[in-house]
Amino acid sequence: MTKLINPGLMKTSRRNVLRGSMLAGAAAMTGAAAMSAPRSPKMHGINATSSRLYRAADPQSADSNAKPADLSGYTRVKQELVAPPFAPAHEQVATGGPKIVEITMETEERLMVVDEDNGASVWALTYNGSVPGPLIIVHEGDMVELTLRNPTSSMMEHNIDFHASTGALGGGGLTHVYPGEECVLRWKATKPGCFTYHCAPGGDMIPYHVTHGMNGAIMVLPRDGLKDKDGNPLRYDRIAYFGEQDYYLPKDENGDYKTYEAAGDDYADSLEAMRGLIPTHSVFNGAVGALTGEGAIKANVGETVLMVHNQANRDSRPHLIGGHGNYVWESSFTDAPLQDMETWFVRGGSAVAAMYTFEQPGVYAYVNHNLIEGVMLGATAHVVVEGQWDNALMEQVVAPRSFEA
Ligand SMILES: [Cu+2]
Repeated sequence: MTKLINPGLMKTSRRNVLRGSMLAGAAAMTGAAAMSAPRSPKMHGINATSSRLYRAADPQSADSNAKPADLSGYTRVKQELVAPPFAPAHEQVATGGPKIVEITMETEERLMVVDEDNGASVWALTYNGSVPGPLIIVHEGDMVELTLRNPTSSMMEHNIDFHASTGALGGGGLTHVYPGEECVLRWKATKPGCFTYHCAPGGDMIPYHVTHGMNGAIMVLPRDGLKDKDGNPLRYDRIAYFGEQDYYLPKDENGDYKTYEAAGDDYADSLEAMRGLIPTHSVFNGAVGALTGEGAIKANVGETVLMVHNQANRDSRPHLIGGHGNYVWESSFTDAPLQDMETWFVRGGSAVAAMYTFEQPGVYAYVNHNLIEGVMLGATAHVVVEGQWDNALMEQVVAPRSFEA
């Protein structure tokens, strides 16, 4: 079977091309034109602009004269990545010297239901099959050594841009993998904080892949762990990892969500929907209700949860209804955390961490407090907390009852 970047267009085999991301750009342009002839002049215009982006994103190779990295003093460890909203096993305070943290991610293009109620679905482009991709956790000074694999069953090339890394477009220039290829990228985590990573194959394929789920977060902890503004240690009992995903799902003339046979088939329709900049959905962890009901996050009164929120494409305003952000790192872990926040800010293309210790049992809603997005577009998760109610903090003194005017 021939694998295509876009249906009827171009084989993804590297044999057929010289430069990977130019192919993506060319495919993007040809794809849009081929699949939607009446729109082709506009698409050419768009791609003329974005071609500058993919030219800048041409695959690079490391300078052969560069000195080999000195890896003495590093210990190798493997990190087993897990699906969101969970976090991989890790130390909050690093023990021993710096490490080379080996991780493996496989790209997976899979059909996912976005909203069971109205049949909205997407051929999601993912790292390890989930939206968002898995949370990676290392310490400042560690090396991340990623093996990125693109299975032969894929339709598209993929790569990865780590905002936490330095050089080569965040690694994007060194990691273009075609179906059947793998690569290994090693980079040093020099900036402590939470950071987005995302696919960026070139041209319009960049927002196409990112808005199809191909993004996630890495947390680079200070070696001695998180601290408050006075330098006192801050520790958490668990992590809740929220990936907020804006989707732009094409609809037919009746207003019903369109369905497609294979990944990439929605390319021209999606680009048109994306151009309006109004998402049809903004959801946590891939689908409406993914983190409510059965999928709700569990905690106990007295437990401290670190909420890591990734949004690779769009601003967001997380709010924990019924609780607070006791400590919020909107920027870097080198900055003192903001304290006692009601709502905090995620700049599109970044990840933030917020810490809260639960004081009352019950259901807390973690929402994007643009409430149109939180309620109508899907950006709501639940944290179900068990424990003893504290009347000193809140009490229903009189239950709702009728009264005499
Ligand atoms: Cu991709």
